[in-house]
Amino acid sequence: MIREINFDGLVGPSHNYAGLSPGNLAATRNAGHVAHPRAAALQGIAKMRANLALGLTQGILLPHPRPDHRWLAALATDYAHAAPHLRARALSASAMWAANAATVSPAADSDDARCHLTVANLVTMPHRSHEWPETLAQLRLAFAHPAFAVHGPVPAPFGDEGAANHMRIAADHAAPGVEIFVYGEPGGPFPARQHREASEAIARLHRLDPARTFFVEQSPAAIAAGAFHNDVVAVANERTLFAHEEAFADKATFYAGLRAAIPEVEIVEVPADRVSLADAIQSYLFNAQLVTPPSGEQTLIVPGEARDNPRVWGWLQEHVAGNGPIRAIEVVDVRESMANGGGPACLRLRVAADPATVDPRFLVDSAKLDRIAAVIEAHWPEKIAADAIDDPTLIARIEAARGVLLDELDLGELAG
Ligand code: SUG
Repeated sequence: MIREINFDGLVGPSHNYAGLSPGNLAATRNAGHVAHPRAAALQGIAKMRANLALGLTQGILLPHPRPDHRWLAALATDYAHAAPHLRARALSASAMWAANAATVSPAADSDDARCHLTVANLVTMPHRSHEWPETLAQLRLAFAHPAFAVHGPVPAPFGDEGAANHMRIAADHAAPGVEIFVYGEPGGPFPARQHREASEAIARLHRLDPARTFFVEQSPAAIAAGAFHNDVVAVANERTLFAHEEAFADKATFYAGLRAAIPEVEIVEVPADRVSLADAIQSYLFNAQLVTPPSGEQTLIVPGEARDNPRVWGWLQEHVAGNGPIRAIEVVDVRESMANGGGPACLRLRVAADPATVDPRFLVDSAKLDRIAAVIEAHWPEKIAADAIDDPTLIARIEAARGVLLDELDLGELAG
């Protein structure tokens, strides 16, 4: 049976704050702070447990080998000799943000009735540009069943950041849907990471119906305010589109087209005079998981930062008390990831598919999460200070930790 599976990126043992993403205000602000990889990874596990408790199907993607020696070798250097900026970019644990792993079109939307996944090239940020080969290896293992078609990256220079700039509206996860690709135009103070050409290429690769595919420009004001991905200002689930009033460059045309294509769509817009763009970005209100548990009560899973912001929390309470489509709010603590600009929605990749067609090594239940948590407790560094990334003992520990996890999950073939 087709259902939505959330694949969370496990937070890797090299999680640190190097301030590598201009335009991502949290990451820039926290550059040089002490990171806590063990706590970060356990926060991710607790979020997955909360998803399981809601009755959702949960999967995982694995941390990448870090430092990325292959990338450094391609740059004709190695970790010991690389310039500091390359060293930090080789060590980043940024693959944890699985929403940037790939763009996914469920089988119901494709004219060959397969679920298509295109790995994101992430070319805009150097520290993320070398994620795709490992991500692709994992996707090819997890989705080896003929129900899936896994594609390599769109070629540079067309920037693609995956599902973070992609939404889908459908009567339910198994029904044919309307797919929405959100792109940015260059010219603002920060890079526009998703290019329209990349989104158009993905729509063709995924064999989507052009009449049910939208290419929508993100508002330049949102990017300038720190919404470096669309999923910082909008999220969709089944019939519901939940968005900030200032998320899109031309919302009137977009909303009219969407209503014509799928009349059952419910657009929940948060007005800027209740929650400013700055509040939305600081609290990550929209970087929430909007999910439909088996109870049918559409639930918004928000980070603790959304509860701490009185204007955001006030709006949410009012919505839930009223007649809106979001019926319940769950709060999760992912503050270590949040400090690098990654909320609950960044940490997961949604795939609507039959779980029986997914390699079971990439699916988790509570017992498997216990085993993963035990590996994290024993092997993930407790903390990483900015200057510690030069320490060979720390690097050896980071590399060994991933090895133990792969063995535990019987995924030794990813050891490379
Ligand atoms: O690409 N942060 C990530 C956060 C990604 C969030 N994902 C979504 N919105 N879907 C990024 O900016 C910071 C790493 C550092 O600076 O060390 C970082 O890569």
